[in-house]
Amino acid sequence: MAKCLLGLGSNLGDREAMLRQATQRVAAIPGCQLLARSSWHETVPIGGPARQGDFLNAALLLDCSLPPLELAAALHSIESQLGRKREIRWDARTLDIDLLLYDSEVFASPELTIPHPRMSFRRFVLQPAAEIAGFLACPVCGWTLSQLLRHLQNAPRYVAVASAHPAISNWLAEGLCRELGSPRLEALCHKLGETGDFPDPVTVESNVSVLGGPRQLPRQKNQELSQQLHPNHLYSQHAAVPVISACWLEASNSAASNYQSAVRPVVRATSSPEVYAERSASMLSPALMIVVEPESEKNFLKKLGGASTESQTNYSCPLQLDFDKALKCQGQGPVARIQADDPALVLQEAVAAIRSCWPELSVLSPEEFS
Ligand code: PH2
Ligand code: MG
Ligand code: MG
Repeated sequence: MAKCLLGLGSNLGDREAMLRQATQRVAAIPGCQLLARSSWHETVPIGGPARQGDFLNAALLLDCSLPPLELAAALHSIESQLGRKREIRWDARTLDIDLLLYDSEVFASPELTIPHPRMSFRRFVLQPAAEIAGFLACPVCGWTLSQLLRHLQNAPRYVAVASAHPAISNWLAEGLCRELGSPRLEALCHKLGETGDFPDPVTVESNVSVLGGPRQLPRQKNQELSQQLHPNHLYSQHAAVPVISACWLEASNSAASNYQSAVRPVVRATSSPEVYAERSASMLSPALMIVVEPESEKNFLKKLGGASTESQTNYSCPLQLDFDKALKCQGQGPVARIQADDPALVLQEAVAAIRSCWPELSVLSPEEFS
């Protein structure tokens, strides 16, 4: 028997009737036993065509003796029976049933990826899921669902963008700042630099740098920067939009020189807002990491064209994290991996990932972003 976690969503028709029907039919799949059902969560739609209705989301916990692909096929057939049409991605739907976790299986095929690749940063998934199965861990990032949810609620709103090519991360960071009205972390560094002895960003010291070797950010400057990233501070300053960087700023005063020990235990997901605030006075770690992985970086850069690959603001990124190291750091928290080759689609996905972390961003009007 495998413990399986499902996410349900509906935003067309009689949503509650739909979720009740779906729950009954899932419980009736041969080999499945329903263990728990969350309450209904009313959520704003994230991604997809504009002007969709709000969702009703829920989660189910099952014991299941079917193998993953058979369970997924059974769920797919329930979606079809209950009127699900698949035309436009992320369009309004009568019913969506996602297999989020299947024990601690990690599996990817064209039909099914488990754990669900966007589970770890979607509030509309984590809220109902943590209600019934907060103790389950995501086998990819290693955090429990409760930890992930608390992380999104408490972590300073700092999103780091990474890719194997700095021009791609920089392009995406700029696009996100434009779309969301977000400040750029590198610009905050520059500002701090102007006010005192903060070194030029090119020479800013951090304990994480592609140039290698442990480095340090002056304690006082680090505190100033951290204060600017504190969620409460950001709320008043930037209407809660996250700060974006094209590098992973992991500034630490700890003497730890080993990369793993310096990065991994930075801010525990279980920490309260106060603990986050206090720890982030000496360490900064992203609430969400977005990783862009096109099939070919070279082709992707060509599509961006000459002009857009040259940053208009031209921040030299002092703390561009080594890409492979970044990917190994998934123990850190949620990572959105975007594997698309169309720049417009990558930007759309990244915006959706950020909005699903902080759904209240979606209900603010564009003027309120800036
Ligand atoms: N599902 C999506 C895309 N966006 N937004 C909300 N609030 N709830 C969902 O279930 C949902 C969504 C793709 O499956
Ligand atoms: Mg879904
Ligand atoms: Mg689905």
